Amino acid sequence: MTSPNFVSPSQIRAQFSAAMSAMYKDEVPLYGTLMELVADINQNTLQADQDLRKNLQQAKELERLDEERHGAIRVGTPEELHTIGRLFAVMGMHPVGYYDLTPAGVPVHSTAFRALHEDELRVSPFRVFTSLLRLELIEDAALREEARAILANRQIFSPDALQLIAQCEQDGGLCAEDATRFVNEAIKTFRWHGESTVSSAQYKDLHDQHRLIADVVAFKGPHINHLTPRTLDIDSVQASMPKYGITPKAVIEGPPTRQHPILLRQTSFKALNEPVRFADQDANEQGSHTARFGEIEQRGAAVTHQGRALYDRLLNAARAELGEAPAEHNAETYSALMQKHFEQFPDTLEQMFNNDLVYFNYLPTPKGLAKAGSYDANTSIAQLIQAGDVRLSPIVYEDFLPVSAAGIFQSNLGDGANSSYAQLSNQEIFESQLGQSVIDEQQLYAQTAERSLEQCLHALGVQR
Ligand code: OOG
Ligand code: NI
Repeated sequence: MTSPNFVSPSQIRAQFSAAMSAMYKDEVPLYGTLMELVADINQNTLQADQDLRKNLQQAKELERLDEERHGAIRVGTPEELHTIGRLFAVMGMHPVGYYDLTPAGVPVHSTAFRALHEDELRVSPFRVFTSLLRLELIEDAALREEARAILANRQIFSPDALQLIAQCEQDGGLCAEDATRFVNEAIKTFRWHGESTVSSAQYKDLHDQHRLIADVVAFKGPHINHLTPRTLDIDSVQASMPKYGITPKAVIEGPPTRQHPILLRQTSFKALNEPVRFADQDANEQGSHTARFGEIEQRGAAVTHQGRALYDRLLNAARAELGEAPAEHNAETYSALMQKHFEQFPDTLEQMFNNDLVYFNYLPTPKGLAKAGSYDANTSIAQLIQAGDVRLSPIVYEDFLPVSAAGIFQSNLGDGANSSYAQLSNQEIFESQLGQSVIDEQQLYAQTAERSLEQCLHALGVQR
């Protein structure tokens, strides 16, 4: 039985997201600048585009915008991943999707912890891209075992966090006071530690293997690697970053600029060089580590299987025609090629609906509501849209893109990280390490669209 005194997991998630943002702003002041930049541009965009404002208002998305962000963490062992899953479950966040980054030369596989239902997402869409290091991909056997031993020795959760997770699992929830305690304990796992657990020589060995391996193995815990606010206009953000003293990566990841954005577009700035004291260093000595960076994203429509297949095909075609990885020197060519290839992805809501490319919310218009109850049975949604009685509003994409994620990883790992690992992907291994299956995001979007359709037809009095 759930106690009436429990706060909802969504409220805990909102509280946690705010606490993470405050902590990260403290740790990385540039993140504060990024938030200002995004807030300014969002405000300008909404002022200039009243239709967009109205749409977001009607879709109840305006409120969540300022609170919207995703984080990224990298854990070192299956046990850590498993407990992270339990920790996020307290906040109503569950693993959605499987991302294999090894083909892109990044020795991790990942999932996104997030809320599942549109009502919960409205309270807090906070999500965390969570990667598990694949130690088995370290070629040097001695180093691999050393890394394994170092990771086996760390405890990334506070005793109180572990106790509160267990309590929540047992009782079915947390009261307000325990929820606040939980948030305060849980964020400790993700904070930055200026002291490394390894010597400078060990760090160098790990780093030489892969910078990401050093980032995971040499520290006390999975420090939050970036926290990404959501903008309504990423092209403006990209153009304005230099004015704020920030140098963006050369190309925006994801689809090109469109009238109706789809999926996810992201840009980032280079990782910070941060002071670190290694285990062999005394108070006067210092080394450094670069891993944490800033990222901004624009979210568009969730696409169907067909939409995703078309996206992947056009992205691959543009990349194939470019003939090399997108970078500084070919950024303009890449952008032109993307625009050219994506002309094949319809860019009106009607075309995307007719071709079943995007998931939609269905909103009855005032004109439709005035006719409520007078429709013939079996009036189709297509007819209602055609008549102007129902308006289409794309469902927001809540997930990530592996090619973009790889691009983000690589732009921050420096050169030499582009070789790919021969190892096959293994979702099953990941799921057994996580202790649960990952949820298929397509199913979630289809369910949200179906609920919206049902509510819409109900409001119009149309029998199905
Ligand atoms: C995660 C990179 C992926 C995104 O937004 O695609 C990611 C990482 O750097 O750990 O955050
Ligand atoms: Ni990210």
